[in-house]
Amino acid sequence: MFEALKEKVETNTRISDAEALALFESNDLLAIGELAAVANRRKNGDKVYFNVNRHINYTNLCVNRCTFCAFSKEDGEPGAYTLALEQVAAKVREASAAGATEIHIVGGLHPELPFAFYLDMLRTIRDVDPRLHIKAFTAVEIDYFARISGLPVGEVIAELQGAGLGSMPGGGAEILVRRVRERICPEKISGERWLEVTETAHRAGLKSNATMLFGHLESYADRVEHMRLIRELQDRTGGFQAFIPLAFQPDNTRVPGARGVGGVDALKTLAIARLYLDNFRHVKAYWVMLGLKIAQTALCFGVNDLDGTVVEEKIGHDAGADSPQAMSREGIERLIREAGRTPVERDTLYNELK
Ligand code: V47
Ligand code: SF4
Repeated sequence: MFEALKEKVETNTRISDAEALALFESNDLLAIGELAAVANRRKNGDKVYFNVNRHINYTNLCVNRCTFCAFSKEDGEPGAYTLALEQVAAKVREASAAGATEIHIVGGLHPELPFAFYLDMLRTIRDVDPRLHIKAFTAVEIDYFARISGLPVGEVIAELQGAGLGSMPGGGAEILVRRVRERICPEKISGERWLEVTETAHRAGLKSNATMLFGHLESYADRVEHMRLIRELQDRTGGFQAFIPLAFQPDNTRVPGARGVGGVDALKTLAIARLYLDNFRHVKAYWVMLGLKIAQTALCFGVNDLDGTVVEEKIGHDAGADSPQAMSREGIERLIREAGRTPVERDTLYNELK
């Protein structure tokens, strides 16, 4: 198998679903990693990208109750919160002073806030520092805004863009396969709808990312099907920047029988994503969920992006992630240099800054 795949990687030939599945079933992690490293080097040389950003989670109230989510709360539950716009502004001022280039915003599906709140939040951020790129709202949130406002998704996106939205993060994809979604997030929009909203956003000129939540109750075949749907959409729009496998964190969640993700599975999954998603330039190791050591090691397995400084993280840490809350620019650069690679600070759209 590896000889045939080597030839495919060298001749830039797409690998099949069956080949991706066979890679997941293989235990030859080093052979998979070596192929992925070759595929990555061809696209990105020895550069590894990161950015200086700040996450803001405006609320953890959510009308959905995804079983893998330890972040969301019901109204009145201890720990439930919603930030006032002034609190959002204060965090943005801190980020701006710390040299951030991006504000990353996601939240739960709040039961009461009107669509106008989200537009005001974007304008508030833009008023604090118009140079900051605002990467905000997953396809799940955008679909929710369409429902609460009664507007078509295209108009919701146009209004958000008018208020300062620059791009979208890749959350909410989970595993796009119906039988998995029915078990882990039955109230969430369908996989088809996630793809449709994302396609609409790409056609409106927004770039976005694609995530894959792995290590709960999905099979390898489900992972391949998920990546196939993402690869097909990327063929149609070219609007995805990075693919981000998110390692499932099990604490305080309600996924039956769930354990954490081991290092071998994490590295294998990142490497196979690099090999299968030939139409993606960037594969991101999100250190919050992987831990710093696996994220760094992933640089030898086809990964070329370590995400950002983050500053304040709730979604993974509420579910037991043992990574730090934040990374300094120097800390990320050190991880990359220790792996023998060249750190490159980027902005959200992958323009190189330094
Ligand atoms: O969609 C929720 C995931 C996502 C857990 O686009 C969990 O640059 C692990 O999408 N264990 C939101 N993951 C985060 C996200 C993201 C993060 C960083 C960068 C980008 C980007 C996007 O977090 C959700 C869900 O898939 N999630 N609970 C958990 N227990
Ligand atoms: Fe709500 Fe998102 Fe958590 Fe699901 S993953 S419960 S949609 S905050």
